[in-house]
Amino acid sequence: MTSTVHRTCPLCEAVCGLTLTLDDGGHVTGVRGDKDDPFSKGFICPKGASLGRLDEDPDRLRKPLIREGELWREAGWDEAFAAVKAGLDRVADRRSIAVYLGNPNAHTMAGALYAAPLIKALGTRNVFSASTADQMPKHVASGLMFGHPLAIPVPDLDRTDYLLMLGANPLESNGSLCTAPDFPGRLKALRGRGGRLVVVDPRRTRTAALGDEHVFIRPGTDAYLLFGIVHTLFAEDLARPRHEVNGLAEVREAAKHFPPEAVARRTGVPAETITRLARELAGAPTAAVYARIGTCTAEFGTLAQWLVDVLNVLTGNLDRPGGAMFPKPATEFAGRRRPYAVGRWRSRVRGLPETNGELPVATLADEIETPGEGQVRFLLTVAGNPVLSAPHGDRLDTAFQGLDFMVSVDPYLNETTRHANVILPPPRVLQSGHYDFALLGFAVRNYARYSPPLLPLDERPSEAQILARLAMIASGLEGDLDAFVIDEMLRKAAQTPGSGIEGRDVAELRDLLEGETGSERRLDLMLRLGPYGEWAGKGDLSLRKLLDNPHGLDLGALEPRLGEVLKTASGLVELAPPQLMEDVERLRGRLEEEPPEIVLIGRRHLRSNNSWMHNVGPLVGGSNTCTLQIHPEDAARLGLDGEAVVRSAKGQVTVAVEPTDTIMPGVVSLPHGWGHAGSAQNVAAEHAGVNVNTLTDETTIDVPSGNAVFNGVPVTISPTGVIIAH
Ligand SMILES: Nc1nc2c(c(=O)[nH]1)N[C@H]1C(S)=C(S)[C@@H](COP(=O)(O)OP(=O)(O)OC[C@H]3O[C@@H](n4cnc5c(=O)[nH]c(N)nc54)[C@H](O)[C@@H]3O)O[C@H]1N2
Ligand SMILES: Nc1nc2c(c(=O)[nH]1)N[C@H]1C(S)=C(S)[C@@H](COP(=O)(O)OP(=O)(O)OC[C@H]3O[C@@H](n4cnc5c(=O)[nH]c(N)nc54)[C@H](O)[C@@H]3O)O[C@H]1N2
Ligand code: SF4
Ligand SMILES: [Mo]
Repeated sequence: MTSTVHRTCPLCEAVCGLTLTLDDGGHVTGVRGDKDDPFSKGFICPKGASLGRLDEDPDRLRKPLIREGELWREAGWDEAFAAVKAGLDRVADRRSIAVYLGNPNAHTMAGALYAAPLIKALGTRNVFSASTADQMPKHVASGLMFGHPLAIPVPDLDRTDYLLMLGANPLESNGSLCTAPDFPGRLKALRGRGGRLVVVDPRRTRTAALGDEHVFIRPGTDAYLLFGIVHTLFAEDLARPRHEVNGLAEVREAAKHFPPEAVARRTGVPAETITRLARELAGAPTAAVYARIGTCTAEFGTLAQWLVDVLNVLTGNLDRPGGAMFPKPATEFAGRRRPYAVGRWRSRVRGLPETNGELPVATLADEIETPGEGQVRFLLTVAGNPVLSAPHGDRLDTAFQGLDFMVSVDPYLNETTRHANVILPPPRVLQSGHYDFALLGFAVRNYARYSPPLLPLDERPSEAQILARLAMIASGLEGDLDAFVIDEMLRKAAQTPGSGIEGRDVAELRDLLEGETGSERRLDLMLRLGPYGEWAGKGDLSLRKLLDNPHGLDLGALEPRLGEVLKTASGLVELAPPQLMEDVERLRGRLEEEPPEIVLIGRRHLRSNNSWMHNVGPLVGGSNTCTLQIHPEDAARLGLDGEAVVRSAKGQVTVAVEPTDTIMPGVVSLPHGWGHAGSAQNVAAEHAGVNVNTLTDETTIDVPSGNAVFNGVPVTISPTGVIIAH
């Protein structure tokens, strides 16, 4: 007997609906795209198709592990939690605790619902996450321009006439900060309806090949290119904002310093191309500018992200169909908020400003290694592998060895968790409920889908229960965390004018909530209080309704809603926030800079996902390998054949060379997430590769956001065996 079940793929930001077949033993015997999902319509990629293999990977941990010296032993859950409590009890000063939250927290209900109360319970400001190795520049730019770090406009992919895409490669990544299942199909449709796609990337990627035009750019220089376009819009009187904005004159003044000719030298993009792109953007019936990881993890990441939306504003495309629009997610809660600010506190050692309640992961090693009051001695990682993913990860590898105590919530014993004293593994994916709290806020159509757990939990706690129990241990409180959170949310909403439940009785409302678990009841509450909700919104959405619609619900095309989204003190879009104008001076100061001879950038492969899917046989091998892409002319000039040694200010790796004319001369590329030599994951160890973050530099950051810089890292390259004297 087999059964057919449906659930959302939790592996990337595309949120595809999957149809799984399971046998009696709960083993996955087949995975297809869910044709009845109104958003993904049957799309699936090789990772989604391997979900069963990943879920039943024999190297996944099934029981907690406790480390004794070099040896690991399996432990029961009570014993493991007792060990964590003993470790925490030895912490004299809560300031010496740090937390690192990795990327899958954006894909689990546990991460969305329990990370915040856990951090609160730990009582520390040493909060680090993959966000400062990823998208923090976008949050800071949005916070300063629109007043909320999550007010992130997405390109209206299905309706736009013109898409300028920088530093993104959705044919491999399937999209990011732009949730769009079948991104490739949507781009083809854009071209099919006569639209134009222009891709700016130091590599001619598969996305670039699909586009109408590919523009090579020197890594790290997107802010210059975008300013050159802004300059042209003003110089040719093409700027036509459709909204009243603050700071238009300041942006016009600032842009004077970035004429296309000056910018061309710095970016490698010809001046004629820059002026033409400006005219095309201004002239298109509708257009959107979209820029992702290649532009975020760069030295001027926040300025680039800001300029993306400056362009969307100046071309009249912000908040209109076909332009850059704000999604309306079903769990958005229209509560009050404090005005957005960065730098409410600073990191102890380098004095780097807090952003969104976090400190830059680029300074985690400093906080662990530097003695003094508040030195980090206790670390909790949840779903993260910073040894492979953070800048200069090798330094963290060493720093973690010096901690007093470390706890990791993770299904694998890997490069990071091997330093833990206790590893707490979440259950199988199919034992977990799934709702995309974070990603549906960036969706190109409004949509909601809930997938209940497909298999019962047996004796293991859910990840939600793991995090909740850690929070209770850390707070010393007893009771039901979910009940506490629900009551608090209800109380706040009942006190908020216009919340839909203003003045109503908390206990009575609490009894109306449905759900098998605390997580489900919290989801139910958020849906009911959300914009389509049966309590506060204009609809009848609730958990029940999502359970009755297992393929998901289409909530319509994006609609203009700038007024609702804006949370600035002025009530207007702030086009020239002072913090960013200050950073423009830094940008100006570097305009004439000569580029290093060779710089390193990253890349992603469709069959990979950061550091943790290299243990699934069908996904590794073929072209998904860790090679150094280099232009054939550079390879010949440097006498490279076979393997090469790549050196940076921070370290060196020896890696196989892959000459290809798809990459610009003067640029080389290595994917991240590799470096599994000696791993306890058997397949990954056979396809080890090298850790690109041996080479990246934690001392260079994007100043306004503290974000790590992975693109544009200066390196030197030599044939294997040749030693360069420094
Ligand atoms: N050089 C370079 N470095 C980069 C990047 C780059 O482009 N270049 N990209 C950066 C980006 S965008 C990101 S997001 C970061 C990612 O950085 P991290 O989040 O630190 O790294 P991941 O490889 O995603 O690690 C995910 C971890 O979560 C575990 N995991 C998987 N599923 C679950 C789950 O359901 N629950 C729990 N508890 N654990 C789970 C995995 O075993 C793994 O240990 O890397 C960054 N690093
Ligand atoms: N298959 C797969 N999918 C993934 C992931 C994965 O590891 N594998 N990771 C997920 C995560 S965590 C994220 S954040 C997203 C990221 O999603 P994307 O942003 O689409 O990421 P990439 O595919 O790395 O594309 C970044 C592109 O930027 C280019 N680039 C590098 N430097 C520069 C530069 O200075 N300027 C410009 N203009 N371009 C530059 C690179 O050549 C690359 O083609 O993908 C997610 N999806
Ligand atoms: S594109 Fe992303 S969400 Fe869709 S099947 Fe692949 S990994 Fe899963
Ligand atoms: Mo990411």
